[in-house]
Amino acid sequence: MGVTRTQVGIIGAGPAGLLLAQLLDKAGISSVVLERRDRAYVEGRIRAGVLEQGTVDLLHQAGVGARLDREGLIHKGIYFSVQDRRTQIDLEDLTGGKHVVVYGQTEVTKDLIAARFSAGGDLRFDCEGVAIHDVETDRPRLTYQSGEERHEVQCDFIAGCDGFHGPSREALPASVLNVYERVYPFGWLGILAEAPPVVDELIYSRHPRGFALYSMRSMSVVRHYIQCVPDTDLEDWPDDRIWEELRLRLAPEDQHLLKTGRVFEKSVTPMRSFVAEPMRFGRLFLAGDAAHIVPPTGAKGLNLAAGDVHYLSRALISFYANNDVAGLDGYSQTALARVWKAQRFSWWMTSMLHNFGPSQDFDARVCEAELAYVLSSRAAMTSLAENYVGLPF
Ligand code: RFL
Ligand code: PHB
Repeated sequence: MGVTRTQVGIIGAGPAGLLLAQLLDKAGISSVVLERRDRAYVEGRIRAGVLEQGTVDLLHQAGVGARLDREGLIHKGIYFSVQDRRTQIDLEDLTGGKHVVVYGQTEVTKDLIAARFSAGGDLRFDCEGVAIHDVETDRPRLTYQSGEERHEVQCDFIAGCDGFHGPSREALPASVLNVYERVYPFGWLGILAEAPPVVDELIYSRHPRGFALYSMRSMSVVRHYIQCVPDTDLEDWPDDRIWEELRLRLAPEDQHLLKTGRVFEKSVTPMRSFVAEPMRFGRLFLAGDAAHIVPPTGAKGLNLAAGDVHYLSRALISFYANNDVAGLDGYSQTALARVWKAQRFSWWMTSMLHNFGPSQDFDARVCEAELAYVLSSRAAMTSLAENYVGLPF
């Protein structure tokens, strides 16, 4: 058995785990990151694209801001397309100068992995059967298998950054864990395609045929989504059908914005809202998707993971610097307060922009009224903009 001793054992090399390891390293705190998948898989997983300023600042603190500054696309506003009319929500004007940055999660992950390795960090891929032990003592441990060999990591604290399907959340006893969940009756069919974006900001479209989102990753790659049934079979959606459906869900005057190109990724994402409380048990701390999921309509998932990591890294740094446990004791409550606000916003955006089906006619009319109100009231638009650019940490 290979035994390693470290200060913080981190499960998962997604954005949460990698960013935490990197921020701790900058403060002289050691960590070991254990990841189930291989490096190519982790670096290739296509997901989020919109970064709040707070996330961008944190990536700078972590020393991975250079390529983001060069290649990230600053978006000063977003568009809503409703009933054949496109309205701009001017984020910068409404929030006193704040904006978001479009930069793929794949790129964030690649930058963080490269930074971990160049700092000599202990980041291990292909760890099978990671198991959590003794979190109610002050000597918690992680064990796992790598090929034929068994390993143990002894640490002071464990950070569960292992996403929605990881083992960390399950380590909380049922008597302690509270789960809040809403599953939506639709998903998103997303594509990545080799085509230049023709518009400079994202378009969120509410349409009787269902929601559509015009997004992008760079000046040569577009990212688009359409609302679909949750059990959509991709076989039923050849590329031509997707382009046509996207076109139909944009306002007629905007249909020329859709430039087709080779589709190189296609997937269906189910939509749910989910929160697990508390985010701490003994010396185990949950962060990111391990503790909460939002529907992607508000672009909040990755940004929430970054928020958790901000609080957790500060709490750990304060503990090691001053033996101060206040941050660790308050972590769950502090993180959850922000999580629930983003849950509210993501649920609200989702409810307002999607088609819930013919049996929901009353709700549909209320959503139309809500959108009409939002798009005609500076006060309502300001609230939307303030949440979209991200509430402060
Ligand atoms: P991740 O990224 O899921 O990483 C968890 C890591 O843990 C590993 N793991 C394990 N490792 C060891 N042992 C085990 N037993 C393990 N089990 C799992 C996994 O392999 C993985 O590497 O969670 P993290 O770090 O909390 O990050 C969360 C974000 O990835 C997620 O919230 C966002 O992608 C959500 N999201 C978006 N967020 C935004 O902020 N803006 C967006 O525009 C946005 N768009 C999206 C999204 C998510 C989407 N999908 C596919 C869910 C668009 C989509 C379509
Ligand atoms: C994306 O580009 O993947 C994206 C953008 C905005 C969202 C969700 C996803 O709200």
